[in-house]
Amino acid sequence: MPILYDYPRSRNGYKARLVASHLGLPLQVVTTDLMAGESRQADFLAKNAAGKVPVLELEDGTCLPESNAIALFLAEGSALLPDAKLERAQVLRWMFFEQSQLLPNIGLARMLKITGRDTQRPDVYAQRVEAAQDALSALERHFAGNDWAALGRFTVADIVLYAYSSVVEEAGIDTAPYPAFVAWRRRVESLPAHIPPDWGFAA
Ligand SMILES: N[C@@H](CCC(=O)N[C@@H](CS)C(=O)NCC(=O)O)C(=O)O
Repeated sequence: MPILYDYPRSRNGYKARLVASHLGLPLQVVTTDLMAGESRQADFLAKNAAGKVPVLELEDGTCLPESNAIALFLAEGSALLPDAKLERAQVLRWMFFEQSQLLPNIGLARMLKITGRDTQRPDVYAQRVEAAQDALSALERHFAGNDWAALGRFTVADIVLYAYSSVVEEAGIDTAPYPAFVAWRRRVESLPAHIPPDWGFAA
């Protein structure tokens, strides 16, 4: 069974676990303790030179880092990821948006907030919140006219967008200005195979 090296607070590994749940794929989740520096130790750096979770380790020992690469790999050949060139590009479009505009801004603002460093570095925090709000406004405009990220149906693009969308409030950002975005989040959460963020970790 493939192993997912992951950390409970990270929402990047959540993407892989969501794809696995939606497709009924087996996955063993192994905790890499980021707070203890485990992702920067030699054995982990051999799996991912970037020293970050998530990493998917296949049965033959091949290691695949980067959450969206893992999500694409797991979704390949399923209804979550179309084959047709333009349809696939429309899915990828939102996955690139997630990596460039959503994850870095919501992720860092949330990290500063939950570690109490938002008040120590108010300038950095404010910058990230502003950029996150800009990304959320883009999502709001999109979801005001679309139920799903791409192709009018649930795809792997919704899964990767959802991961950091689910922690906007933890970043200290009010979602009141984004009602269509909040409605889309609820649509994702109401799917039968949806799982909570701690799913797969040993109790
Ligand atoms: N672009 C990467 C980002 C991965 C990432 O930033 N992982 C964080 C946790 S969310 C991490 O492992 N940080 C530990 C570190 O940098 O030492 C992805 O999408 O997988």
